[in-house]
Amino acid sequence: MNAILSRLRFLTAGESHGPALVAILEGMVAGLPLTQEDIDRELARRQKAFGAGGRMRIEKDQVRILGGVMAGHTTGAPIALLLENRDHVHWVGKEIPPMTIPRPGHADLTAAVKYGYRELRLALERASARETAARVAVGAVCKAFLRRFHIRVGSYVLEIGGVRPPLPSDMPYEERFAQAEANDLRAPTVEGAEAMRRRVREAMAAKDTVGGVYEVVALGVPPGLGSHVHWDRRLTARVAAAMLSIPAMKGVEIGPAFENARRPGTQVHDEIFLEGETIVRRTNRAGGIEGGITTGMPLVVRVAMKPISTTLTPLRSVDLAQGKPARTRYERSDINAVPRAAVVAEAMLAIVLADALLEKLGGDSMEELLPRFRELRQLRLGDLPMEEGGTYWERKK
Ligand code: EPS
Repeated sequence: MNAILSRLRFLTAGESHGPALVAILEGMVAGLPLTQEDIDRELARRQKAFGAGGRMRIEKDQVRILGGVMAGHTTGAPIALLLENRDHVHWVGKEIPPMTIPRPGHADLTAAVKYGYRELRLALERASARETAARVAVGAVCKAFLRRFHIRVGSYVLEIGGVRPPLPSDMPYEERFAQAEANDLRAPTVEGAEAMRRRVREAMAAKDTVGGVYEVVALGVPPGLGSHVHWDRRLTARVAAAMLSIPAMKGVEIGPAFENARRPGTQVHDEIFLEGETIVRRTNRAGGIEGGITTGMPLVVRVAMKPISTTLTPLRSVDLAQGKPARTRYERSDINAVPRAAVVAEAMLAIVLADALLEKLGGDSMEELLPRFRELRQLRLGDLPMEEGGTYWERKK
């Protein structure tokens, strides 16, 4: 994970039904105003979805900030965050038979091969998407940081279980975010939410689960974050890795990448225009990144999530204890977690962008960073003076 971050580091620990989840974020600068509410608000957003399982009625995630924040501001020290699992008390001392039939699609079998588990719950406990609550807490700190620079990260769901309601291409992102916030499918339109709700109901009736596609968008990103000079500094790669690090995410596009792949270049690349002294783009098919560097246009990331792998309808598997074919047993789970995954992806994008911005600005405190941000090179002719002659290998300066 930390391979894609250069200024920030973060770790999470904790099991799904253990006492708590913990996270440490290291590298955040001093002087950032940060409250528990900043984090709790994001945690609550992650918990909301039509088609969420019974566990979400038990948990009401609230963070305890254990380090790195004093008098409502970050100090530059590691930020330690604790999230208790309310469900833990129900599991302590409870007699639970060993789980020996791996669920297709989950980490049950692959983790048993890797770690030699003799009971598959040891895999489940850490592979569970419960862990993403800790990432959302870390992401909330990064969002608070980005907000100081007027950078905003939001999301909305495009498609659930193959149902893709129409979305007007000229609908502003801010409006999509606001609409998505107002329904439990994170749909950017009211009609879209109803169509997706019907699809989730169908899946419930069919004792099945659904996946989907959502978009995470960052607005106000300055041009010049990331780099073209080396593979592991390209922002494209860092964003994609961050998205695919979320359990159940199986595909990522920057902008409409697969659609672009089918079109000729003249219909894909965003032409460059001059308006007064400013260089502008009228389209954003690049999704906000060119050459691994932000263009200054909205950063648009599209993510595909597979259906939840714990299904009420049994799937064929093998009982590893008995050495015989068997059907999976149902464990409580979500039917539809796409709207919740979008919030986790927002957190991961915020972490990557906060890191890229810190890398660009340097410095150790908000006081140092804010004036540097205002000095960043912009898309203006005056910021981009060009040479007039000579050969560039030999030119003196
Ligand atoms: C999950 C199964 C469910 C989800 C869980 C992820 O938990 P349980 O097994 O306790 O019913 O609720 O997600 C969370 C607890 C969460 O906070 O997101 C799984 O198997 O991945």
